[in-house]
Amino acid sequence: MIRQALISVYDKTGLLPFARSLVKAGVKILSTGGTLKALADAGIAVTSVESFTGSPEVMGGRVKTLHPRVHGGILMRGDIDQADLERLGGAPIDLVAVNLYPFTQTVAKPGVLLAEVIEQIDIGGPAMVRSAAKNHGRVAVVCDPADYEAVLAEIEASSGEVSAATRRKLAAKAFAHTAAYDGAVSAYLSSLGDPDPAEEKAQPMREAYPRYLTLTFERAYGLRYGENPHQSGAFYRERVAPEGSLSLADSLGAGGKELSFNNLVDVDAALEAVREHERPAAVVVKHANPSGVAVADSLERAYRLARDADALSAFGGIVALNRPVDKATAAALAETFLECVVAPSFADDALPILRAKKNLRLLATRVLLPAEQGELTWKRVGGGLVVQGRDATGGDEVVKARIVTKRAPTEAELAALDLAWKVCKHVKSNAIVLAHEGRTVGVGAGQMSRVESVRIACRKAGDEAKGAVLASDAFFPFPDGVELALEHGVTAFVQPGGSVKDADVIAAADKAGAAMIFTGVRHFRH
Ligand code: 93A
Repeated sequence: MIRQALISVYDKTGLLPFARSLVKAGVKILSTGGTLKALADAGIAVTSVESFTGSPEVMGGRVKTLHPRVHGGILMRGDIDQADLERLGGAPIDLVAVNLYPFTQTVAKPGVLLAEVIEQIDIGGPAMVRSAAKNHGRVAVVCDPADYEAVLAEIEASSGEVSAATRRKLAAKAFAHTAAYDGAVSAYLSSLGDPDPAEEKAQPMREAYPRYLTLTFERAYGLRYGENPHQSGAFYRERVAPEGSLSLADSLGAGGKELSFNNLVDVDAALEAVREHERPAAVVVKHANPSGVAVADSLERAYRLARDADALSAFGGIVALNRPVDKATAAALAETFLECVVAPSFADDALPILRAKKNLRLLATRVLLPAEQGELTWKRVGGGLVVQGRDATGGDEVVKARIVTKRAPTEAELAALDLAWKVCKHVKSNAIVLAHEGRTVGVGAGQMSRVESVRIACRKAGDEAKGAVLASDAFFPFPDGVELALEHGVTAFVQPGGSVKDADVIAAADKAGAAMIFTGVRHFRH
């Protein structure tokens, strides 16, 4: 005979008609927080589990129904347990309707945190389901809203009874349900691998990776071609883009012919690089590497400096600017053959100047976001994706860096080191960037040995290496790179540090009276 039911459901499908009919059949209902509220809001008579147990829901809901009055009420067999139940101050529970926290759905959410997943491991729910299923000799357990109707029909037809056969079937279903649930939890925890105590800092990032990564893209537009003319290409937009993120799919094609695969990759690289700077800044990119970067008091000046940092490479380049393009900047841009210009917007008197350049593509982002964004980045590799957080570590790495040489950098050197370091992050490894007075003077990119990148950067800088500063995206494994730069007249260095040969590297700088700072942060870019 069903006199008292405990209903605690995450999935509230069918809850109201079920509960309403139970009440009509004379059944008293006990409920937990959310379920209680849903029932009370619908005007259905319900008692809180809290008042039934005399114990409040605690620990953010972790302990709601884990109480001897609840489990005693469910597990009591009949007369032999009556005295015990009375001692507990409880009353029999004859029907348990529980469905569990949505563990598998939570795990499948992109970017879900481990902490969030852990909270979705239902403990109290399965405990009640298992208590009721064990005691199916007396109790009916319903963990699937699809069974509400049949159970009600029995109760209504037999003035309050659920048959023994139905109770057994429901119990079998209930144990299958909790077993599958625990299986999903176990599979998820196994998929995480060992926690790495040595990498406490990286841990939150690692935890952010769900078991299944569900990303959906939709075709935004076709591309002129892929990386090469014999490859076709298209641009797909992320259907659920991270909040507040900039999408090249929405960028205004303000002029010029169709974009190619490389154009978009380079536009993206240029934008990422220009986002680093607060002052008016310009970045010229070729083949995903900055050939010149500069900051100045005006956008026009910044662009001229960036372009002239490597005028040869700027030819056919992609330019990103962090301010709206005015007429003067447009005139400077029009002096050279460029592939694309990307900027927040273009002034009305700037557009005609740029549109006169037949093949120049213009992209207006409308917004330029700060460098720091919590997005994932990924690359396709054989049979899957490698996924990582952005290389976003804050814009103050040089400010916070540790001085390791006898001489500290001067203020002018520090400003140049800051620029060089922020550019270095956007150069393919091994990356070496020489900078002087608000602009880069030499970039060594994509070499397999660091000293070779130094050689290229110094050669590109020529005489301008004298008095310049140098940034290296990773530590110097040997003093040779530093010595080479010193020979060309470099006066200050920024690098992560951390090589076994750090002492030799620092000694080389000290010997020449140069300054060196360690950021403790590496910026490989592949
Ligand atoms: O956090 S729990 O593991 N601890 C409990 O004591 C407990 N009691 C019921 N989860 C618990 N539940 C679950 O709460 C049920 O399995 C159900 O999924 C959910 C219903 O919560 P509410 O009624 O507040 O919406």
